[in-house]
Amino acid sequence: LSVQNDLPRFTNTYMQQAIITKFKELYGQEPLLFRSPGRVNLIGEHTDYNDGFVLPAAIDKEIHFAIAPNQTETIRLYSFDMQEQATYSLQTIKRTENSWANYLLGVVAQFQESNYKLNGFDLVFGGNVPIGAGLSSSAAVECGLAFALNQIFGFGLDRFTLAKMAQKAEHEFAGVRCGIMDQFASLFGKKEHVVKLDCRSLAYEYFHFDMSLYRIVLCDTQVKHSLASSEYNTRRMECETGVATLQKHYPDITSLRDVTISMLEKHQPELDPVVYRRCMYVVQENSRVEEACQALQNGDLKLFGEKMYASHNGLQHDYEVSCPELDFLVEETKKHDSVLGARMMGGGFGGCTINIVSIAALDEFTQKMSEAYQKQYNVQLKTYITEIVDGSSQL
Ligand code: GAF
Repeated sequence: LSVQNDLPRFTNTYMQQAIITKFKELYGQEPLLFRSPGRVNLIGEHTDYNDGFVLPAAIDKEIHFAIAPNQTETIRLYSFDMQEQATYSLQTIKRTENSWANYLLGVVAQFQESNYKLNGFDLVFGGNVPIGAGLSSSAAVECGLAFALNQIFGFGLDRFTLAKMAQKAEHEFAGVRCGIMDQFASLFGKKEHVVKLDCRSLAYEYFHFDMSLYRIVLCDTQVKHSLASSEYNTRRMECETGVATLQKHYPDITSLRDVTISMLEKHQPELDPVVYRRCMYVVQENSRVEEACQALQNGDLKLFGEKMYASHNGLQHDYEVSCPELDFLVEETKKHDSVLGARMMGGGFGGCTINIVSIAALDEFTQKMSEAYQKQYNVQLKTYITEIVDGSSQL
């Protein structure tokens, strides 16, 4: 547990050395080394599984993998963060009670289902992505292993295919019907850029994110969210229910991506009030992503920040995936002129807020936010000042 609590303060270089050392100690051979980042999402929340738009970036909180084939039919896994080992036969890969191993086994199963012949391998993995903080540690693990297996066994799969396999692993072995955003961000991240993804066509566009005056700062509530046991899958169903009702009038629509505000307003009486609010949030959030990207292109970061606040408002009141701690932190930023925008990030119900903060005021911001959080909840706030980095790679 102490290792887990300390994770975010370990540097990437420290983690790489630590897992190489552990690998040699356990398996007595030289590994290959891979890395796979966590992500932030600037705007476009709960839109990915509605075929909508998202604007994530890969960050310098990463999972590292030391890996090598072992010429057997067995996979030997070691989690540096949990300090636990587990061994599985390739003949009988299935979901287990071991939660961390499931993210890896899920990926192995995807290769097998797609008829890519895997041989046995040894693995040590670990990193500094805080777990359960909404930074996609699970996608980083899934994408990193998919990327590494593709390399060491020479399958030649492209990053889209790997992202989809990692997403399916999450569906089938972690039980969360997530969209494609997290896996895409981990594999397609680009240094100093955010990436706008159309989750329907998978067309994507990078936007330079000017870090000369501002930083992306994360404030970690330390309220642990559990996507599977939380309302994530329920939200997805509520959106599908809304689409099914509207399809009676508009047979051509297939998702909320195709729905407009006026369509929703016209058919409001037929929609359950909760479903109506969920759908309205998603439709508005999709427009906000477009508007925010336009603002970025015009260099209007102030407007970009306003869109972030509006996104939080929708997530809090209409989509109802926030929590008091997240709302408190977002509200508190309004006392700081140095903050352009803030909102909850990821699935919700805990985890981090994302804040765009002036570099000149970073210390003051983190200090004042920590004091306020301490006073309100008697909890020491964790803050992470992030850099935007490249997606999964071999080191
Ligand atoms: C989680 C999911 F994994 C993503 O696919 C996305 O839906 C996000 O919640 C909400 O935007 O991170």
